Amino acid sequence: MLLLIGGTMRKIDVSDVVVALTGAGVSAESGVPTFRGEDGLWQRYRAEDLATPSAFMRDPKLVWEWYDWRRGLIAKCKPNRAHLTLAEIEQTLGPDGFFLITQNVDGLHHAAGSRQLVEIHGDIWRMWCVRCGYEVEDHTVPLPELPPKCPRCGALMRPGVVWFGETPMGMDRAFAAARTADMFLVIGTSGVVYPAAELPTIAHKAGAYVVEFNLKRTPISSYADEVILGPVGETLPEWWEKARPESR
Ligand code: BJW
Ligand code: ZN
Repeated sequence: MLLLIGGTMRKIDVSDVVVALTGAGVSAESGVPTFRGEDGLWQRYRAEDLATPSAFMRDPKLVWEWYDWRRGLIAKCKPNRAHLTLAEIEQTLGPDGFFLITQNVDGLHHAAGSRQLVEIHGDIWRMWCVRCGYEVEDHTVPLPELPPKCPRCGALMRPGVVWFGETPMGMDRAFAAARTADMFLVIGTSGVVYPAAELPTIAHKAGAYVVEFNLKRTPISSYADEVILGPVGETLPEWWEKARPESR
């Protein structure tokens, strides 16, 4: 059941451009651990020890062991109804009507069929060489050697993700999408990591109608036009059935 807080429900207009920002909550029902909250990764591991460039320089083996473990977990996960709904929204609204910005590194949006997307915190299935920049997609789990070495020059490979203090990827496209959205969906993110957390604010200030989906309220809820509480595997498909445009 959709639990709606504030505002009435708005349907998507045929001419609307819809942009979505997703976070770890969208993959939670697939079995991918989130970061914050009771069972989150940051309860058991310190971000500063594992998700910063200095942590990697200090102990690349430790950092790679953590990523190898997470790759093993994610390899067993499949897209859930929320990922599949977002792929269906893209199919329905077309490439000019929908754009997806994800903070997730698990690749589940792509596996679900989403193509108009930018993975601003990178991709756990990619790695690149810290010396020559050689980049590769590699789905091997577990990796045979930790830390992995560059096949071109023998230097260290690093996970293809964005750590604290690093510049997120594709932010030009993400900012442009936020500025031009008519409707902005914020799905399963705590809204505390920047610059991702700025995107719904930018969209809201530019006049977009903001709809938030989460288990609980976040800093974004204070200005969202609709806050829909509940597990996104249920709330997003239910919302889409009601909000989808009559024709397109
Ligand atoms: C459900 C659900 C269900 C659950 N249904 N809902 C002070 C010191 C140092 C740095 C800073 C500082 N102050 C600010 C900064 C900047 C820093 C930052 O924001 N820090 C804050 C935390 C304080 N940001 C950066 O460093 C970023 N870079 C940067 O700012 O560069 C400068 C720049 C600025 C502007 C333009 C360009 C450049 C980089 C941030 C990189 C974040 N990296 C990580 C790790 C990625 C790799 C990996 O996976 O290992 O990204 S951290 C982690 O947090 C991960 C996530 O993508 C990110 C966001 O987390 P998310 O998705 O919100 O997950 P959770 O767990 O927090 O929330 C889940 C939500 O879902 C919850 O709300 C649940 O309720 C909900 N939920 N189940 C519905 N079933
Ligand atoms: Zn190299």
